Amino acid sequence: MAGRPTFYITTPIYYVNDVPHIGHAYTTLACDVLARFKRLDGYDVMFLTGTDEHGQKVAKSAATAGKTPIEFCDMVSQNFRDLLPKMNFSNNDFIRTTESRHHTACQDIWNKLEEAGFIYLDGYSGWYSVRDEAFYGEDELIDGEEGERLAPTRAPVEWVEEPSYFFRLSAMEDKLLAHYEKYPDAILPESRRNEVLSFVRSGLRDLSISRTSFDWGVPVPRNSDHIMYVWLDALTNYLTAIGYPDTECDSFRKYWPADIHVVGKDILRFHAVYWPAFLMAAGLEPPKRVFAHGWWTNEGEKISKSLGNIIDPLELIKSYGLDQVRYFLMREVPFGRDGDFSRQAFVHRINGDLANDLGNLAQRSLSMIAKNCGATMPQPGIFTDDDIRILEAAGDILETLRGHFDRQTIHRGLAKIWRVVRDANAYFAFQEPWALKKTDPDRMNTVLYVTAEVIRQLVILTQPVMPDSCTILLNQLGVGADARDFASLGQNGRVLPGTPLPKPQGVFPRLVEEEDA
Ligand code: ME8
Repeated sequence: MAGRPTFYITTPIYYVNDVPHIGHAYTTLACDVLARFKRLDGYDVMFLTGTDEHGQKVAKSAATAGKTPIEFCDMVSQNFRDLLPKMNFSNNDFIRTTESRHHTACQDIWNKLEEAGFIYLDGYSGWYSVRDEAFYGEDELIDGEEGERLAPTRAPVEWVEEPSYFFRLSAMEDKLLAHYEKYPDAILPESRRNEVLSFVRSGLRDLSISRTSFDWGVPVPRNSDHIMYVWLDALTNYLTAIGYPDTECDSFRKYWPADIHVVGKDILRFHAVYWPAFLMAAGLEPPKRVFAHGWWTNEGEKISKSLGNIIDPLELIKSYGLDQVRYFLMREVPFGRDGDFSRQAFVHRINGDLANDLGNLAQRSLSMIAKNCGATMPQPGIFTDDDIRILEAAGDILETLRGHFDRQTIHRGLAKIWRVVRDANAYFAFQEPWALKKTDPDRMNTVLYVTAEVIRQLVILTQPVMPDSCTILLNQLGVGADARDFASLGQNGRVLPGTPLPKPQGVFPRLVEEEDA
């Protein structure tokens, strides 16, 4: 029998020079939502996140903190791990680049590149940005306000002259272009793909892949004066976690090539150009997709430690609730575009979509069942056209949702679910079950049954985004723990007349607008 289809999804591994903020939480959240969706849809999922602990930036941060690099990494990496349960992230592994399994994988990939003739020793003299951990050509630099040279990201650059190994990136140009041509969805959204294409078409320079002026990294095999460039080291994590260099092991065979690396737009080039080039040169398949999402600002301002406007996800959760934060981040901004975080938009979105739309629908119908149907799921009579229409609308969502999630247009998937939430509210209001209570109690039972069944479907589909709230709602609907995956959406999973239901409780309280508070 063929095994379940597999799905391997990764976040970037985050630098341990920073405390985790909303930007990091956002990427991991998107991956969590996509991973949960695939699990509910029957896939064997591997969802990886972790921390990037080598390189000059981390070494400098450790020195500033008066700690050894590893002491510093242990401490900051822990902050990232602490965030996982608090955000309800369902990652299967957490990788740290300072682990020995990763050391082995890095050295192996180096050997493969060297054996294939893609590495040569030379000297690097040029610009380097420690903040970006990136080499820049003279032609890429811009002038700062005081005439200083800056990276295109506005990060400071320094002049570096040192012996260095190089990777023959220039030799990979045609192969990369052929790859993008053959797999038009290998880079999404499309605007990002175009950016990458024009970068590669403009000509690729060989890439410096070792450093000698500090030693916080993985030593180059057979020449430990050099440590591997932190990006070659970091990207390799995606292989390490599934068992590389053992390419015959079960997990590697199951999960490679990765289905998707989700990253921010800032690190697109590393993932969509350097990474597939390294892999193809080493004789490995490139990932099937790199999706680069946009950038969050805070009330219109770039988020940065120096501006002191970092949004702490834990503080947001404390103020608004975990699922509210998860829903807002996934629904408010089209996935792929830049977005601005504002408290007003947050309150507006949560009160509209959660408190008013889904929350109200569940609360009103379940309270009526509790009061008028002896707290058990009512027995429906014959369905009218209106009943069938709303049941079918709910039944049709999954196919559309799969299409959206397969292209990572998560916001559009949610918009689709919420159209049916609103239709269900309109159905409920139009049928007036409260009036039927006296005139036609059997019809009231049917309307309440249909509404409960539609809510069941909507809530099963919403689980990837709001797992805790959906669990509470499914408990309130009397849905068994083994009947909550997408395979249970059909007729067989329908809410069962006669099922005793617990006392309903509100799940999405209204938030108070700041000016009203
Ligand atoms: O680049 N808006 O790590 P990093 C949206 N270690 N996303 C944001 C964000 C914001 N304002 N700020 C950060 C690195 N992010 C490397 C990666 S992977 C092999 C190595 C998210 O700690 C976004 O995903 O600087 C971005 O790409 C990532 O954090 C950068 O994290």
